[in-house]
Amino acid sequence: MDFELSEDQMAFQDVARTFARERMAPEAAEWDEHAIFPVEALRAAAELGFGGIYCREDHGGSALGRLDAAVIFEELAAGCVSTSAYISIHNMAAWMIDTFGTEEQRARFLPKLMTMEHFASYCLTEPGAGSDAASLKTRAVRDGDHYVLNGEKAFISGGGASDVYVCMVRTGGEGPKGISCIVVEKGTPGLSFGKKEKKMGWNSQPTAAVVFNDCRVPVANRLGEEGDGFAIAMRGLDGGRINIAACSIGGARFCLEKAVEYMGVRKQFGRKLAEFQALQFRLADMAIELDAARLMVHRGAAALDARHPEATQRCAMAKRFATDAGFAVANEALQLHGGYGYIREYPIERVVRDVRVHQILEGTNEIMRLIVARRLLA
Ligand code: FAD
Ligand code: 2MC
Repeated sequence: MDFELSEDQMAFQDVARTFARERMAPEAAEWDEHAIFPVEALRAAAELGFGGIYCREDHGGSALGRLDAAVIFEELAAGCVSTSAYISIHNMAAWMIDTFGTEEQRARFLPKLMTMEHFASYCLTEPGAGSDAASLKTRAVRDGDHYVLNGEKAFISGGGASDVYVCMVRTGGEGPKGISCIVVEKGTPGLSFGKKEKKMGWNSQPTAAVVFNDCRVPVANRLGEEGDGFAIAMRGLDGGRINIAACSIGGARFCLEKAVEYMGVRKQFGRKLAEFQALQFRLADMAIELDAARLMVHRGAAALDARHPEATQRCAMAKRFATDAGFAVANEALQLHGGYGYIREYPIERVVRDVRVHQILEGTNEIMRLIVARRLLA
């Protein structure tokens, strides 16, 4: 067991940290305020290899592992949580095509996804099927060489902006075994989008419904066999949950650093805040929580890399712990800034708003407990 990063990992950690500091942090407030999807910055991130971090190299992926990705996402999120989280979703969708696609599908979709000339979305949730994802109702009915899709996906990150939609749809009977995974391209007749949702955070990426109205998609766009879709979706999410957890840690670490700086200059009662032991202990607890979270996230990521049989459990545990810890630490940093923490001029409140949703999406933290509890009781 080695708790230190390798030289290679430290090298791309440094690349991600520099990119986050120079290309993301200075603009993050603007992207949030005006809900800007930062296409140029995303493509610049892809130039560094972050468009397909754990996709194979033959179509332009970086062929790194999940632990490597967790290190990268923590650094990126210290610059902008919301944008990094979108990069994570794009990576998850691209990895599904890389892993479950045929050679023809990989060659068709991956090159443009790796450079982020094309953006990808992951479509599982529906208005009536959130936590109970296997109850989804969007239908795909076979008609010759095509499927005809009807139904609606809710809350899709990148909805309307993305070019490639990796969609879980029903081709068979009820339950998980009736679900298939189909890639739908923007511009396909019958594909449309709902309004851009107004959100508490995650404002640098659009969220919208994805609607299928007699949408004809070639059978050649199906990943895997009919009925494989739910397992493919869950495999994608195992890794997505680790990335999102790493994004929570990155955002919270940024807030902790800001709180340390602030307490070194802000004076009350004739002393710097950093001199009050009660507040020093709170900083210590924040650092301890984040360290514990990082260890769990790295263990979950390493389990995915090793295809460990407990990988899903470890990812669920890490996602529950790190996204709760990330929110608590960011919120505590806000408290330590007093009234200034609540003001937009300071970056803390944005991070609090951004990391809050990580307790809800990619499986709520209640669902993470359900996954862990089922295993305990099995
Ligand atoms: P529900 O499932 O209705 O849950 C409501 C509450 O009940 C929650 O607290 C939940 O934890 C709890 N609950 C439900 N079942 C149980 C149970 N069995 N035991 C205990 N508690 C339970 N989805 C996508 O597919 N792709 C995306 O790109 C995407 N992006 C998103 C972006 C944003 C900003 C948001 C807010 C959501 C996004 N989602 C996306 C959807 C997200 O994954 C769902 O919101 C989430 O899975 C929860 O589903 P729900 O909202 O329907 O809540
Ligand atoms: N890897 C591989 N296969 C898996 C798997 C995993 N991680 N998890 C489940 N499966 C398989 C499982 O083995 C079973 O197959 P089999 O019968 O052959 O053994 C099949 O899938 C059904 O599994 P369950 O019986 O556990 O299915 P259930 O309906 O009880 O639901 C649950 C499982 C609750 C874990 C799942 O519905 C879930 O994860 N819900 C949360 C939904 C979610 O995370 N949404 C996120 C949307 S994306 C998002 O928010 C973004 C921002 C992108």
